[in-house]
Amino acid sequence: MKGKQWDSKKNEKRTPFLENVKKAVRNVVSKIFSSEKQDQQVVVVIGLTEAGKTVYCNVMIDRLRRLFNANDNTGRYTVKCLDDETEERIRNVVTDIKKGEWPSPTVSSESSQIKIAYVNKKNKKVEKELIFRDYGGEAFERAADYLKADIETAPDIILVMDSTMLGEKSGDKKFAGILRRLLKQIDEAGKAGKIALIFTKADMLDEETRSGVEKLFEEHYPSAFSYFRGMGARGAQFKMFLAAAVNCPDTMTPPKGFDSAKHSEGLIEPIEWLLDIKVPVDGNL
Ligand SMILES: Nc1nc2c(ncn2[C@@H]2O[C@H](COP(=O)(O)OP(=O)(O)O)[C@@H](O)[C@H]2O)c(=O)[nH]1
Ligand SMILES: [Mg+2]
Repeated sequence: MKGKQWDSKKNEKRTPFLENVKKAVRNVVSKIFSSEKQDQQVVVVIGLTEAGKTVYCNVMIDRLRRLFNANDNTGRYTVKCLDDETEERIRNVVTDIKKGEWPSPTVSSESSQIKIAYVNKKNKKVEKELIFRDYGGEAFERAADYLKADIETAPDIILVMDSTMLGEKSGDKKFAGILRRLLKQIDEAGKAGKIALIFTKADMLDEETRSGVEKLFEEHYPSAFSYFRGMGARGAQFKMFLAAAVNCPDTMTPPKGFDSAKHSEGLIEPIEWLLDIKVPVDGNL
C-alpha cells in the first residue's frame, strides 16, 4: 500500500511532464490527422493589383457551382456558399461582367467561403470547406508581411499573374522581386503544399505567346522559376496554368451576356489539381 502510494506520488511528480509530452504528441497526431482529413482547406490567392484575382476567383466559383449543379441530380455534387458576403460577391462580379463591366477593385482582402461535396476517385463522398483568401495586391506588394501567418498555415496557394506581363522581355522587375521574397517566405515556412501559378487573361495573348507560356516564365523570371524547381525537390508541388476568366476577343470589355461556359477557359483545371478531383462536365455521374 505504502509502496503504491509512493509510486503514485512519484507518478504524480512525473505526470505533468509525461502529460505534456502526451499532449504534444496528441496535438501533432491530430494536426496530421485533420490535415489528412482535409475537411477545411484554405487557399490563399495572391498576385499584384490588377492581376485578375477577383475576376478569376468569383467566375471560377460560379462556374464550379454551375458544373456541379448542372451535371448532378443526385445531390452528390454540391457547391454552397457559406456566408451571404460570398454569395453576394459572386453575384455582383458575375452581374457586372454580364453587363459588360469589370468589378471594382478589391479594397483590402476578401474571403470567399464555400462548402463543396463530391465523390472522390475512390468513390467516397467528401465534404470540404474551402476558404479562398483573395488578398488585395497591396498585401503582395508589401513583401507579403500580412500573409505570413496564412502562408505558415495555409495548405495551398494560388498565385495569379497577368499573362500579358510574360511578353515583356526582361520580366517585370518589381513583380520578380516581390515574387522572390514571397517564395522565400513560403519556402522558409517549410510547407509542402501545392502552389498553382495561374496566368490569367490568356485571351489577350497572341498564339505564339500562348503556346510558350511556361518557357517565357522560365526565361523572364529565372530566379522565381528556379525557386519553384527547388521547392518541388523539397516536397512542395508546383504547376502552371493558363486561364481566361473572361474572353474579350476584340475589346477590353467583357462580352455582353457573358456565359462562363462559352466565354471562359482554363478556370477549373487549377482547382481540379489543387483538390485532386475530376469535376463533372458531361452529365454522366
Ligand atoms: N481580357 C481580360 N481581362 C481581364 C481578365 N480578368 C481580369 N481582367 C482585367 O484585369 C482587371 C483587374 O482584374 P481584377 O480581378 O479586379 O484584379 P485583382 O486586382 O487581381 O483582383 C479587370 O478590371 C480587367 O480589366 C480576363 O480574363 N481577360
Ligand atoms: Mg481584387
